[in-house]
Amino acid sequence: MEDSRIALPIGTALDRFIKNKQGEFQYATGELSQLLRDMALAGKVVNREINKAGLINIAGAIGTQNIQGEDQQKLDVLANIRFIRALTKGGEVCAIISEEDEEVIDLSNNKGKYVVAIDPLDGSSNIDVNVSIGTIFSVYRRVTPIGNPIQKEDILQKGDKQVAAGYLLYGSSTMLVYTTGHGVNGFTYEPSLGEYFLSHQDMCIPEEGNIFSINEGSFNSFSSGLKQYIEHCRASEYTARYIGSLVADFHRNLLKGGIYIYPATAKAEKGKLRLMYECNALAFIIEQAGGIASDGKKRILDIEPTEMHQRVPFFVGSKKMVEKAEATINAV
Ligand code: AMP
Ligand code: P6P
Repeated sequence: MEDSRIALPIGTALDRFIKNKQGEFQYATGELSQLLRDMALAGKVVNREINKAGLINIAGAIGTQNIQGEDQQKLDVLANIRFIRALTKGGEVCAIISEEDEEVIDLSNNKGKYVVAIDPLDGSSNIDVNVSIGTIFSVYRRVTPIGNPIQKEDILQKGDKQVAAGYLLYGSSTMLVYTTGHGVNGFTYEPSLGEYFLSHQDMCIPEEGNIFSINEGSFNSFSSGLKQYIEHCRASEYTARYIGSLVADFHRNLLKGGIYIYPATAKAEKGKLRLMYECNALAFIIEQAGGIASDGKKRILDIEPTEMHQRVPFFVGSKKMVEKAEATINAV
């Protein structure tokens, strides 16, 4: 009997995929490969802790707030520690921008070639209600000479300078999805083997879709143009899907087609999402998958950052849907 009928291939392991891709860059030293492995390892540890959240005392808030004034959940802080520790031990990173830390984290590793911007656990308020949550990260090459202390220009780089970007989705299964500028690939974690396996090769978002993801509870504070676009979605009988967890909404729309919008609202006059460690990474991924991402007017990856935690309005997803939203909003 043919082997594959009794033993289905399990797909390419992440480690082999990373190694194969490195081989396409003859001058590569292996530093980016190691950084990607460090992120994957931390993702396994965070995944384990999330899956225990209902059973041991690591769910819930810890009574402190982050720079954004948001209640920190225990797992927010745990995830932050895990990723910082993994990147510190990996030795490839000189600095980290984290949603959970007001100041840049200087790893005092001036030989490190890369800077990482990370939201260690996005959507963490959903942990207690068992809704999928995620980690979002961007990787930049430092611009000042290696061996010297990091400078501001190493930290505040435009999104189009990203070397890599990805997210981990802790959902019905845990996935790592990332790009290094040559397409988007998704890996599903197999806990029994402790390894991620290629499950979604060359991911592409449909150019058109019929899912719109926005918190319509803020409808009254939307601009008139945005109200018109939402009314267009309703009249077109699109499906409204918004689970309050950016990575989960983004991932579904990436697979099925759709648009995710977090606009300026009365409560968040520049929008809620952060440019450096949420929007830039997802914008890089969506462009690599054939979609687009803007602040309603300007390409996200072209926005010159002015501060680490700055917020921007975020429109991301299927090319034709985002274009239609931009045209509607900017017509009034
Ligand atoms: P490195 O010398 O390892 O820092 O790699 C130098 C450059 O080669 C990186 O910034 C990437 O553009 C590319 N590269 C190296 N390794 C990989 C990989 N595993 N996957 C994709 N691109 C890679
Ligand atoms: P709202 C979670 O806090 C988050 O950053 C995203 O994951 C999510 O899409 C959004 O905020 C939800 O915010 O204001 O609609 O509850």
